[in-house]
Amino acid sequence: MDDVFKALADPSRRALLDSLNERNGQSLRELSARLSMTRQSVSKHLAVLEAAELISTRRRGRDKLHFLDAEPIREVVEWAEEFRRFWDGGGRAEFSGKEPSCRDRESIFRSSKKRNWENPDIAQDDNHPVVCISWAEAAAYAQWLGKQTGKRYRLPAPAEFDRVASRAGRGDCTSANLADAAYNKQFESRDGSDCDDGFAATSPVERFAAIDGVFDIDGNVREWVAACGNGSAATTAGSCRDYSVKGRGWLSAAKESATFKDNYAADVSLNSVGFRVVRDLTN
Ligand SMILES: [Ca+2]
Repeated sequence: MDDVFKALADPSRRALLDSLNERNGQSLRELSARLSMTRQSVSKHLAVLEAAELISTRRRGRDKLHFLDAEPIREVVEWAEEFRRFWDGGGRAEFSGKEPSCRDRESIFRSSKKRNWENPDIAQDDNHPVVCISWAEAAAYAQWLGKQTGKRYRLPAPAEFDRVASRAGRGDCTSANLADAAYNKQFESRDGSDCDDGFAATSPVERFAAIDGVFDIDGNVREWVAACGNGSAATTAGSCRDYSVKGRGWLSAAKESATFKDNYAADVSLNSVGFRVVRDLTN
Protein backbone atom coordinates (compact mmCIF):
# COMPACT_ATOMS: atom_id res chain seq x y z
CA MET A 1 0.00 0.00 0.00
CA ASP A 2 2.98 2.31 0.38
CA ASP A 3 2.82 3.60 -3.20
CA VAL A 4 -0.85 4.39 -2.75
CA PHE A 5 -0.31 6.29 0.47
CA LYS A 6 2.60 8.20 -1.03
CA ALA A 7 0.48 9.06 -4.05
CA LEU A 8 -2.44 10.18 -1.89
CA ALA A 9 -0.30 12.23 0.48
CA ASP A 10 -0.03 15.14 -1.95
CA PRO A 11 -2.96 17.62 -2.04
CA SER A 12 -2.55 18.29 -5.79
CA ARG A 13 -2.80 14.59 -6.52
CA ARG A 14 -5.88 14.28 -4.31
CA ALA A 15 -7.40 17.20 -6.22
CA LEU A 16 -6.69 15.38 -9.50
CA LEU A 17 -8.40 12.24 -8.21
CA ASP A 18 -11.35 14.31 -7.00
CA SER A 19 -11.62 15.90 -10.42
CA LEU A 20 -11.60 12.49 -12.12
CA ASN A 21 -14.11 11.24 -9.59
CA GLU A 22 -16.41 14.07 -10.66
CA ARG A 23 -15.80 13.50 -14.33
CA ASN A 24 -13.88 10.44 -15.47
CA GLY A 25 -11.87 10.33 -18.69
CA GLN A 26 -10.28 13.80 -18.85
CA SER A 27 -7.32 14.81 -20.96
CA LEU A 28 -4.19 16.50 -19.61
CA ARG A 29 -5.42 19.78 -21.06
CA GLU A 30 -8.81 19.52 -19.31
CA LEU A 31 -7.29 18.56 -15.98
CA SER A 32 -4.79 21.43 -16.11
CA ALA A 33 -7.55 23.91 -16.92
CA ARG A 34 -9.91 22.69 -14.22
CA LEU A 35 -7.26 22.77 -11.51
CA SER A 36 -5.41 25.87 -12.74
CA MET A 37 -2.12 24.00 -12.76
CA THR A 38 0.57 23.89 -15.40
CA ARG A 39 0.53 20.94 -17.75
CA GLN A 40 4.04 19.97 -16.66
CA SER A 41 2.97 19.83 -13.06
CA VAL A 42 -0.22 17.89 -13.77
CA SER A 43 1.70 15.52 -16.01
CA LYS A 44 4.20 14.80 -13.22
CA HIS A 45 1.44 14.11 -10.67
CA LEU A 46 -0.47 11.90 -13.11
CA ALA A 47 2.65 9.77 -13.57
CA VAL A 48 2.81 9.16 -9.81
CA LEU A 49 -0.89 8.27 -9.68
CA GLU A 50 -0.49 5.93 -12.62
CA ALA A 51 2.50 4.20 -11.04
CA ALA A 52 0.38 3.61 -7.92
CA GLU A 53 -2.33 2.12 -10.15
CA LEU A 54 -4.81 4.73 -8.98
CA ILE A 55 -5.46 5.90 -12.52
CA SER A 56 -5.16 4.39 -15.95
CA THR A 57 -5.04 6.00 -19.40
CA ARG A 58 -6.68 5.29 -22.72
CA ARG A 59 -6.07 6.93 -26.09
CA ARG A 60 -8.89 8.59 -27.93
CA GLY A 61 -7.71 10.07 -31.17
CA ARG A 62 -4.84 12.37 -30.34
CA ASP A 63 -5.89 12.71 -26.70
CA LYS A 64 -4.75 10.55 -23.82
CA LEU A 65 -7.66 10.30 -21.39
CA HIS A 66 -7.22 9.62 -17.68
CA PHE A 67 -9.50 7.36 -15.71
CA LEU A 68 -9.85 6.83 -12.02
CA ASP A 69 -8.85 3.23 -11.43
CA ALA A 70 -9.64 3.14 -7.77
CA GLU A 71 -9.64 -0.63 -7.54
CA PRO A 72 -6.86 -0.78 -4.94
CA ILE A 73 -8.70 1.52 -2.58
CA ARG A 74 -12.28 0.83 -3.49
CA GLU A 75 -11.92 -2.90 -3.13
CA VAL A 76 -11.02 -2.54 0.49
CA VAL A 77 -14.48 -2.54 2.01
CA GLU A 78 -16.03 -5.93 2.41
CA TRP A 79 -19.77 -5.96 2.31
CA ALA A 80 -22.25 -8.74 2.80
CA GLU A 81 -22.97 -9.34 -0.89
CA GLU A 82 -19.28 -9.93 -1.55
CA PHE A 83 -18.83 -12.09 1.51
CA ARG A 84 -21.62 -14.36 0.30
CA ARG A 85 -19.51 -15.30 -2.76
CA PHE A 86 -16.81 -16.53 -0.41
CA TRP A 87 -19.34 -18.29 1.83
CA ASP A 88 -20.89 -20.14 -1.09
CA GLY A 89 -17.46 -20.78 -2.59
CA GLY A 90 -15.99 -22.67 0.36
CA GLY A 91 -16.45 -20.52 3.46
CA ARG A 92 -19.55 -22.38 4.59
CA ALA A 93 -17.81 -25.75 4.27
CA GLU A 94 -14.83 -24.45 6.25
CA PHE A 95 -16.60 -22.48 8.99
CA SER A 96 -20.24 -23.52 9.28
CA GLY A 97 -20.96 -24.86 12.75
CA LYS A 98 -17.61 -23.50 13.99
CA GLU A 99 -18.67 -19.88 14.11
CA PRO A 100 -17.76 -18.03 17.28
CA SER A 101 -20.32 -16.57 19.60
CA CYS A 102 -21.39 -13.18 18.24
CA ARG A 103 -21.75 -10.31 20.69
CA ASP A 104 -24.48 -7.73 20.30
CA ARG A 105 -23.24 -4.18 20.95
CA GLU A 106 -20.01 -5.59 22.39
CA SER A 107 -21.64 -6.83 25.57
CA ILE A 108 -20.40 -10.15 26.89
CA PHE A 109 -23.89 -10.62 28.33
CA ARG A 110 -25.40 -10.38 24.86
CA SER A 111 -23.31 -13.15 23.33
CA SER A 112 -24.99 -15.75 21.15
CA LYS A 113 -23.98 -18.54 18.80
CA LYS A 114 -27.33 -18.16 17.07
CA ARG A 115 -26.28 -14.74 15.86
CA ASN A 116 -24.16 -14.87 12.70
CA TRP A 117 -23.25 -12.75 9.68
CA GLU A 118 -26.53 -13.63 7.99
CA ASN A 119 -28.54 -12.89 11.16
CA PRO A 120 -26.62 -10.24 13.09
CA ASP A 121 -29.62 -8.88 15.08
CA ILE A 122 -29.37 -5.50 13.38
CA ALA A 123 -31.11 -4.36 10.21
CA GLN A 124 -28.78 -4.88 7.23
CA ASP A 125 -28.89 -4.97 3.44
CA ASP A 126 -26.38 -6.70 1.20
CA ASN A 127 -24.55 -3.40 0.70
CA HIS A 128 -23.88 -3.01 4.43
CA PRO A 129 -20.54 -4.19 5.83
CA VAL A 130 -20.52 -7.79 6.91
CA VAL A 131 -20.43 -8.24 10.72
CA CYS A 132 -20.40 -11.18 13.17
CA ILE A 133 -17.29 -12.42 11.37
CA SER A 134 -14.39 -13.99 13.24
CA TRP A 135 -10.79 -12.94 12.60
CA ALA A 136 -10.20 -16.39 11.09
CA GLU A 137 -13.10 -15.93 8.65
CA ALA A 138 -11.86 -12.48 7.62
CA ALA A 139 -8.35 -13.84 7.00
CA ALA A 140 -9.77 -16.82 5.07
CA TYR A 141 -11.79 -14.44 2.91
CA ALA A 142 -8.64 -12.48 1.99
CA GLN A 143 -6.87 -15.72 1.01
CA TRP A 144 -9.85 -16.87 -1.01
CA LEU A 145 -10.08 -13.55 -2.82
CA GLY A 146 -6.38 -13.80 -3.64
CA LYS A 147 -6.87 -17.23 -5.21
CA GLN A 148 -9.87 -15.97 -7.18
CA THR A 149 -8.07 -12.97 -8.59
CA GLY A 150 -4.40 -13.93 -8.65
CA LYS A 151 -3.63 -10.86 -6.54
CA ARG A 152 -2.43 -10.53 -2.97
CA TYR A 153 -5.04 -9.50 -0.42
CA ARG A 154 -4.68 -9.28 3.33
CA LEU A 155 -6.06 -7.55 6.39
CA PRO A 156 -4.51 -4.12 6.98
CA ALA A 157 -1.78 -3.60 9.55
CA PRO A 158 -2.82 -1.34 12.47
CA ALA A 159 -0.39 1.36 11.29
CA GLU A 160 -1.96 1.36 7.82
CA PHE A 161 -5.40 1.77 9.36
CA ASP A 162 -4.22 4.58 11.62
CA ARG A 163 -2.48 6.45 8.81
CA VAL A 164 -5.89 7.10 7.22
CA ALA A 165 -8.11 7.01 10.32
CA SER A 166 -6.03 9.65 12.10
CA ARG A 167 -7.33 12.12 9.49
CA ALA A 168 -10.98 11.47 10.44
CA GLY A 169 -13.27 14.32 11.44
CA ARG A 170 -14.65 14.63 14.93
CA GLY A 171 -17.90 12.93 14.04
CA ASP A 172 -20.75 15.40 13.66
CA CYS A 173 -23.23 13.06 11.88
CA THR A 174 -22.07 14.20 8.43
CA SER A 175 -18.62 12.59 8.21
CA ALA A 176 -19.25 9.10 9.58
CA ASN A 177 -21.88 6.72 10.91
CA LEU A 178 -21.41 6.80 14.68
CA ALA A 179 -23.81 6.54 17.63
CA ASP A 180 -26.38 9.26 17.02
CA ALA A 181 -29.97 10.16 17.82
CA ALA A 182 -31.21 7.20 15.74
CA TYR A 183 -28.96 4.91 17.78
CA ASN A 184 -30.13 6.42 21.08
CA LYS A 185 -33.75 5.88 20.12
CA GLN A 186 -33.40 2.30 18.94
CA PHE A 187 -31.20 1.10 21.81
CA GLU A 188 -32.53 3.37 24.56
CA SER A 189 -29.08 4.83 25.05
CA ARG A 190 -27.63 8.22 25.91
CA ASP A 191 -24.19 7.48 24.45
CA GLY A 192 -24.99 8.84 21.01
CA SER A 193 -24.88 12.42 19.74
CA ASP A 194 -28.03 14.52 19.53
CA CYS A 195 -27.66 14.85 15.78
CA ASP A 196 -29.03 12.22 13.39
CA ASP A 197 -26.86 10.50 10.77
CA GLY A 198 -29.80 8.37 9.70
CA PHE A 199 -28.50 4.98 10.83
CA ALA A 200 -29.13 3.35 14.20
CA ALA A 201 -26.79 0.47 13.30
CA THR A 202 -24.72 -0.17 10.13
CA SER A 203 -25.12 1.92 6.97
CA PRO A 204 -24.41 1.05 3.33
CA VAL A 205 -20.70 1.19 2.55
CA GLU A 206 -19.45 4.36 0.83
CA ARG A 207 -22.41 6.38 2.13
CA PHE A 208 -20.13 8.89 3.88
CA ALA A 209 -17.23 10.75 2.26
CA ALA A 210 -13.92 8.93 1.85
CA ILE A 211 -10.75 9.99 3.66
CA ASP A 212 -7.76 9.96 1.30
CA GLY A 213 -9.83 7.83 -1.05
CA VAL A 214 -10.67 5.26 1.63
CA PHE A 215 -14.32 4.80 2.51
CA ASP A 216 -15.72 3.89 5.92
CA ILE A 217 -12.38 4.00 7.70
CA ASP A 218 -14.23 6.02 10.35
CA GLY A 219 -17.60 4.87 11.66
CA ASN A 220 -19.96 2.16 10.41
CA VAL A 221 -18.03 -0.83 11.82
CA ARG A 222 -14.84 -1.33 13.75
CA GLU A 223 -12.46 -3.54 11.79
CA TRP A 224 -10.27 -6.55 12.34
CA VAL A 225 -6.59 -5.85 11.62
CA ALA A 226 -3.57 -8.11 11.13
CA ALA A 227 -2.39 -7.86 14.73
CA CYS A 228 -2.46 -10.00 17.83
CA GLY A 229 -3.59 -8.46 21.08
CA ASN A 230 0.03 -8.43 22.27
CA GLY A 231 1.00 -6.23 19.30
CA SER A 232 2.76 -8.82 17.16
CA ALA A 233 1.70 -9.32 13.55
CA ALA A 234 -1.12 -11.82 13.08
CA THR A 235 -0.72 -13.81 9.90
CA THR A 236 -2.59 -17.08 10.36
CA ALA A 237 -5.61 -18.10 12.39
CA GLY A 238 -4.63 -19.70 15.68
CA SER A 239 -1.39 -17.74 15.91
CA CYS A 240 -2.75 -15.37 18.59
CA ARG A 241 -4.70 -15.72 21.81
CA ASP A 242 -6.63 -12.64 20.85
CA TYR A 243 -6.86 -10.28 17.86
CA SER A 244 -7.09 -6.51 17.47
CA VAL A 245 -9.91 -4.40 16.11
CA LYS A 246 -9.48 -0.76 15.15
CA GLY A 247 -11.54 2.36 14.75
CA ARG A 248 -15.00 3.62 15.57
CA GLY A 249 -18.25 1.89 14.69
CA TRP A 250 -21.99 2.55 14.70
CA LEU A 251 -22.09 2.28 18.49
CA SER A 252 -19.14 4.58 19.13
CA ALA A 253 -19.63 7.95 20.79
CA ALA A 254 -18.11 10.86 18.88
CA LYS A 255 -15.66 11.47 21.74
CA GLU A 256 -14.02 8.10 21.12
CA SER A 257 -10.77 8.13 19.10
CA ALA A 258 -10.93 7.19 15.41
CA THR A 259 -7.80 5.12 16.01
CA PHE A 260 -9.32 3.27 18.99
CA LYS A 261 -7.95 -0.25 19.51
CA ASP A 262 -9.41 -3.20 21.36
CA ASN A 263 -8.66 -6.92 21.49
CA TYR A 264 -10.98 -9.90 21.39
CA ALA A 265 -10.39 -13.60 21.89
CA ALA A 266 -10.34 -15.82 18.82
CA ASP A 267 -13.73 -17.32 19.71
CA VAL A 268 -15.54 -13.96 19.68
CA SER A 269 -17.23 -12.09 16.86
CA LEU A 270 -19.30 -8.93 17.18
CA ASN A 271 -22.12 -7.27 15.28
CA SER A 272 -20.18 -4.01 15.49
CA VAL A 273 -16.97 -5.39 13.94
CA GLY A 274 -16.34 -6.10 10.26
CA PHE A 275 -13.24 -5.98 8.13
CA ARG A 276 -11.63 -4.63 4.99
CA VAL A 277 -8.91 -6.14 2.88
CA VAL A 278 -6.04 -4.34 1.22
CA ARG A 279 -4.39 -5.37 -1.99
CA ASP A 280 -0.62 -5.36 -2.23
CA LEU A 281 0.41 -3.66 -5.44
CA THR A 282 4.05 -4.73 -5.40
CA ASN A 283 3.69 -8.25 -6.74
CA1 LIG B 1 -25.48 6.20 13.38
